[in-house]
Amino acid sequence: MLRVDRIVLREIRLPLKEPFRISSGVVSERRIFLLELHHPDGLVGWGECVAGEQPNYSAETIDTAWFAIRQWVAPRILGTALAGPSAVHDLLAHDFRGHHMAKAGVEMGCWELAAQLQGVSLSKLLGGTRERIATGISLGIQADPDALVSRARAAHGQGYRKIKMKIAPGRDIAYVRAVRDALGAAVELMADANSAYTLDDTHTLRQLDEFELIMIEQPLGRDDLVRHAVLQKSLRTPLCLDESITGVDRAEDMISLGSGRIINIKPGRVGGFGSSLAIHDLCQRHHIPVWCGGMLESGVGRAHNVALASLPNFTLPGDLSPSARYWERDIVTPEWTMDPDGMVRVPLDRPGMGVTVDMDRVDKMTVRCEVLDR
Ligand code: OSB
Ligand code: MG
Repeated sequence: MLRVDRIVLREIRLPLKEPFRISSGVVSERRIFLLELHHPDGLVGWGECVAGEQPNYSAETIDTAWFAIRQWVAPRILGTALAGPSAVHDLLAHDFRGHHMAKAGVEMGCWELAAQLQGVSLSKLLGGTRERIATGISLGIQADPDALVSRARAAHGQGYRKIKMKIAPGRDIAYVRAVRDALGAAVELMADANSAYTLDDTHTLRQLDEFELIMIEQPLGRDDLVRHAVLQKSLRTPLCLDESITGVDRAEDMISLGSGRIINIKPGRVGGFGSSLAIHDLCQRHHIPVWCGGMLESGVGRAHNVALASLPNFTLPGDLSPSARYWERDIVTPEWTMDPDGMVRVPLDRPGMGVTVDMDRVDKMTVRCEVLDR
């Protein structure tokens, strides 16, 4: 029986090897929010809430999510007999708006716990079919095109199957052109604007068509499906939506309006695995490819993303780089690694998420901890 009697919230700080800059802000040290979900029989499911330090990607931050979990999410879960992990999404959606990342931290922990209880891998429980997943890298905005080219060259040499470049007005055409010229026509490139443009920039965005990008991610407003549909009509390059897709309804809207042709599924952004699976299935029926985005997760959140990306309609490489791309040392054993072909192995041989949290280190690194009991 799936049941959670105690939730432990922890914050640890993990410095990034290099600051990560997107159009709306920069992060140098991740405030990682981990959740332990304790089953009455002693098993512990792990979750990671991916909310950022600042509200520059979504309205949520680690601090709002912490508050929402303590105040509203945990009380609905603690001591409740859950029919299964797929029941958690609706339980957290009823008369409770927003706070998707807070909900997802707990919801995904419930799936991880359920996989352990059933003795299956998280990938298997979600319906995964792949043993290895193709990996991409997301490169932050650099000081100049040469700096971006050197990072893109290195990434290509390491085997990454997709190279994503963050762009912003004034840091777009010259940067993308430099990377395309340096790496050649065969390399899969894309750009992510994190909502930095408006329809007034259509002329600039149309110039990107020349570089044969596999997609342009979220050029316009995070809640603006209407203008994305207008823009898509004037671009050859497929648009991919990230911020705009907050649930299966928005994915349906994107498809019917023609606001994009690809979806980046981040389970945190959409409220967890239940919603991610619904979007995955909808897109599969409509022949819309999906891929798994990242939020600079620790090895715990990465485990959840790897499991999700093993589902069949995740046909494009995800933002799922190995641990060493982000951190001097990750908090899980084994760390996440990539082979020279740019593939990450899905841990199918162990129940649950397939990696072990290095508890001694996490204990020492914890800067904030709160225990929520029923
Ligand atoms: O838009 O995909 C994004 C990181 C933080 C916030 C938003 C985004 C990102 C990334 C990072 O692109 C991808 C990764 O985790 O490697
Ligand atoms: Mg994005």
